[in-house]
Amino acid sequence: MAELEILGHAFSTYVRTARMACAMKGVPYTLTPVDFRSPEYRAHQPFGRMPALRHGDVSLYETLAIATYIDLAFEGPPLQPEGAAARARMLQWVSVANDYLYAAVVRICLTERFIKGFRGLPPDEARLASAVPEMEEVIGVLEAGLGTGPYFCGDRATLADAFIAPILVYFAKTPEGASILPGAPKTTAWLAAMEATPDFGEINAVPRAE
Ligand SMILES: N[C@@H](CCC(=O)N[C@@H](CS)C(=O)NCC(=O)O)C(=O)O
Repeated sequence: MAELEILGHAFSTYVRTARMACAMKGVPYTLTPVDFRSPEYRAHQPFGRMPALRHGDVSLYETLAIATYIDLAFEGPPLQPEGAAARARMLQWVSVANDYLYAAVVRICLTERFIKGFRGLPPDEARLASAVPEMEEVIGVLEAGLGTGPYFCGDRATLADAFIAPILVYFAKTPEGASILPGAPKTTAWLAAMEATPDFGEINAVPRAE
């Protein structure tokens, strides 16, 4: 069978989501680093974002599409719940990750704390401080949403968890995460449970530079 290839950088939250979907499903893959600004890469992802997927004749972009393909095209534990309400609930959490969590944590906190550091720039502490209420709000929503857990959609990890975990595991390594997350014990326990999923540590290690 054709090899599954994920194109993108190891640091990218969405690349890590796609890799987690492969690992949770038990699907072998190759991670291919790319110059995501190059015209060659835009043939795979016309917006120049990461990741993209190649698998034989199949070429995809957008992480939810990629993760859904990984779930449906291969044998292995299902990564999406059955039933209308449960499936929609999972998509609700994916959307929360893509929108509110990404805006507060990735675009501000991880950009200031990691990406600027990769570029040799200091973090903008004022920007970080003014975004703390936004970070607290979204973590509060995750905490309330975990309910009886242990995962976002019940007793099995789904794509919802694979979208949220890569963001929170890096957030936990920032001063803002270290201050906010202890006030969210269910989220902290969920993150510990996610750390036990296949290859989690390897996939979510922080690279030295991109
Ligand atoms: N909607 C896209 C978003 C992908 C995305 O924004 N990826 C980030 C990395 S986590 C990226 O490529 N950033 C590069 C840039 O913004 O120039 C998806 O779901 O795949």
